[in-house]
Amino acid sequence: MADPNPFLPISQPLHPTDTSLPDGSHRPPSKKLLLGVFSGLFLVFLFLALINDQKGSQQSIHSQEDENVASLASSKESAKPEILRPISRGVSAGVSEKASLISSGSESSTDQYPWNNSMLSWQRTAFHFQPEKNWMNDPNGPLYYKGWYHFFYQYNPHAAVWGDIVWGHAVSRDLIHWLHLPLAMLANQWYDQNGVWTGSATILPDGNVVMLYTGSTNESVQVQNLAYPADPNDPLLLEWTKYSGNPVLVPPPGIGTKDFRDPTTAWYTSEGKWRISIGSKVGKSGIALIYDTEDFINYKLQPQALHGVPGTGMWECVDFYPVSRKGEHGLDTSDDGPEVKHVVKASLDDDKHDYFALGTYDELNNTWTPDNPEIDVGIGLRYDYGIFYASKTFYDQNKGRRVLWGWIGESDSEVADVKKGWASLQGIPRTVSLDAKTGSNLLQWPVEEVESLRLRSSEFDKVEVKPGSVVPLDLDAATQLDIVAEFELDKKVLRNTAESNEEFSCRTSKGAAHRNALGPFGLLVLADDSLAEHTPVYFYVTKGSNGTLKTFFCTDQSRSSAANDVNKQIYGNFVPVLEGEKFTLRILVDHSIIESFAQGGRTTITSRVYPTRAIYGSARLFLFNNAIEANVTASLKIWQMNTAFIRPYPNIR
Ligand code: DQQ
Repeated sequence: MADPNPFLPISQPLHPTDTSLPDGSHRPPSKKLLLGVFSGLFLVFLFLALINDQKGSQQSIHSQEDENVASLASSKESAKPEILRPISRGVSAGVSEKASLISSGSESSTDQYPWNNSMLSWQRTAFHFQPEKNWMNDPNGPLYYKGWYHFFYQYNPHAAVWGDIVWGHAVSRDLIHWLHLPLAMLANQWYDQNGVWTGSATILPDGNVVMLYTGSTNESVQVQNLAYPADPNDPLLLEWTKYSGNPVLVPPPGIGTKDFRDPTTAWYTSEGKWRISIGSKVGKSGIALIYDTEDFINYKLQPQALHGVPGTGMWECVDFYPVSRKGEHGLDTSDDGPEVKHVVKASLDDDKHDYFALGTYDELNNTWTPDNPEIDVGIGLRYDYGIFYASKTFYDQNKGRRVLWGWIGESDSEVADVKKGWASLQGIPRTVSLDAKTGSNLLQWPVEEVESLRLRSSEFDKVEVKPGSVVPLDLDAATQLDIVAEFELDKKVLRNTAESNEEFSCRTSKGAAHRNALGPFGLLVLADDSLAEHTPVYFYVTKGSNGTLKTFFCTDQSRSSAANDVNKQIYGNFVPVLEGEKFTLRILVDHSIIESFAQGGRTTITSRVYPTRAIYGSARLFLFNNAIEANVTASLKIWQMNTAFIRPYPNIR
């Protein structure tokens, strides 16, 4: 049951036990003073909040309608923002695009927060991949070629909304610093006139690259096309040649002309053929069709789909790849054998989430069987419980790992996107491997290269966070961070807590204000001094009737912003915490994106938040423990993160 008194006492701001500032100095004295004053004020505030929180805590998510009504009334008085709104054509074109998940629904001008330029500029990230301007969506054809990582992406060169889709292109030596290249493929043929849509690269044994992509034809039929590098000796792969006989595949009988898209990377069969999958649906069942080919020009539809799940709707951006049972190293897409499991991933057009399942692939019979049909593709596990879609992996032969890219859309209004002139990010690429300990999860972890951006660090060792308290962490800045944290719950309370039948779900809970004896506890990210704005990333532990603990990992956006034209959902899911494990957390904060990884990446949550006050120098980080009974001990190491170099490649065209 939710306790009405979240966040009771606040302690003095906590200084790091070890700061590795080069000059040995800690922080400017003015800031300490500020935090001292702040703590005093905050006690008063919290006392008031206690009284108020009878309403306040319960307000966190379910009463957002009320909050919206209040701020809606006040925004009517403020100047109405100018509405500049190119019409997005995604839905009518039959593809997903920016999901307008704003809980208040309408984007009418009266709902709009008066965003100013300084707030909007702050939202642009420092170390995530974004084009210089305009709209971006799915990752396409990632590969490593002649010393460069290539990244292609769905891009609208004309506006910050979906439309006129072509392939953007960038290269990197390390997946972090990027050089923008000219557009790789334009919508200049009848078979892709309505868009050069998502596709994948296959590297052939001789090192040559083939690219298969979906074209939306002049009549908006989805077909598959072949392209290849015009000059395979060019490490930058600047020019692409579209095969003169395109399209190489058209929708087969029984498949809708707008339900046939996003070819996978090909894998090699024991019969000496290449095999690809293409997402589709039959009725309300999502399916992954299979084709065999010897030359990437002629294809044979296989009588049996790779897999399909009733009720899951159109499968976009299917991905299919092996993971090793024996270690964290990645496998090439064609690798197979007894020490391998296979992942099927589908992006569900109906709910805009990426679901995967682990299973066994029988290449000879072309069947894939999920390990657990109850958590089959689309009805079980997700890569990420926040905003993360249309993802794609590739085998990085440079480092022997499988790398996952995911499109992170905006969750503010389209009007705000247009005002700032850009929309969408790519998540920090993640290595993906089987969780050998559970055997039933994937582990996703930011690629190691992101650690090259780490600057000075602050360490906080064994900080005791009392039930119902908030502890400010004294940092120089809090908008570009890499946070590694572990938490331990008071063992005695754990033992003595009564068992309960609590059914918990992050999504339907009252967020970080939803208390029990053991939680929630975690961090308040992108918070302002007064905590008017904050985004809790946290664990919530329940003790079941048989004494077993169940842990949930959540992100609560309900108080992330004073604006009401942004998404304020509570995200999250169950995370396995095994015997002897602490509660561990990694968070990458980069302005408007928070990427969180629990238990080494067993459960991940990405959120986009748009604070109005907790920005620039006013952003802070806090520990919190909103449990009613248990003390929590937290140890953290926090790095300030550098800005990545992401700029046009000099002197090209
Ligand atoms: N985006 C592409 C499609 C794909 C969708 C169009 C997924 O190929 O199905 O931009 O976001």
